[in-house]
Amino acid sequence: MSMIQRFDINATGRDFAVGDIHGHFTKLQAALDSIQFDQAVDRLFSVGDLVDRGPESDEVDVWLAKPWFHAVRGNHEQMVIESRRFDPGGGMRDMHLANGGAWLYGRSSSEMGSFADLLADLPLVIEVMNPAGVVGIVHADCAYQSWKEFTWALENAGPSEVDHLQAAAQWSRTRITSDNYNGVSDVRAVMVGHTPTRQPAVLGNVYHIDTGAWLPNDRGHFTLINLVSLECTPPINPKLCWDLEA
Ligand SMILES: [Mn+2]
Repeated sequence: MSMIQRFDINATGRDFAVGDIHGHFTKLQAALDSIQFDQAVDRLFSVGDLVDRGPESDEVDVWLAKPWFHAVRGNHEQMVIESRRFDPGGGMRDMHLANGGAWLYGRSSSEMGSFADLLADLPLVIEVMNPAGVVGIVHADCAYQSWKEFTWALENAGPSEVDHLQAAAQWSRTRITSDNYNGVSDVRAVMVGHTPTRQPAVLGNVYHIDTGAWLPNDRGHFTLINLVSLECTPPINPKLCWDLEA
């Protein structure tokens, strides 16, 4: 398990990020088709939460095998990883079941272990280089004001500080619920998901792109953001505020 995975400039195609997928890969493919995503040269970076809630969580292995698809570890991946830590009191399993994890628990223990191993290999953070600068990708938030300090600490700080950073990276909603527009320094932009909004919420240079494609009754949709132009598909409507979902 590595903390940070770094990608060089994509010299031949486009790079996009997408918000939480939660087992809706068919719907994701339709969104990719709508932008003529070219699997031969384009790359797609997921902010994590690939599994749970939706109907196709068990296709996560097929998607992670695609050479153009990359993801960080969200809190739902973390719940799958921790599901095999058997806790007689229920613990993580009960929480996971209450949060859309039922698809996992009807399986054999070896299948469950394979999914856990696969997701444990995902990095906590991705950095994508492009001609305009580095874009950082993390599921929920960067707990430091500086991206450089954040990534340095993930690779060098002591275990308790790393635990704190990981918990915030996978679970925190503090930035968006406190309307913190300060942004993160030493990085061009940061892509996060985890907190669904009606349209992308841009807080300083932190892009909240989980527009709830996984929500019931087709309430939400996938947003794809181009990592060079930082333009969203569908585009942000400047006349509407972003509003937290649910
Ligand atoms: Mn999440």
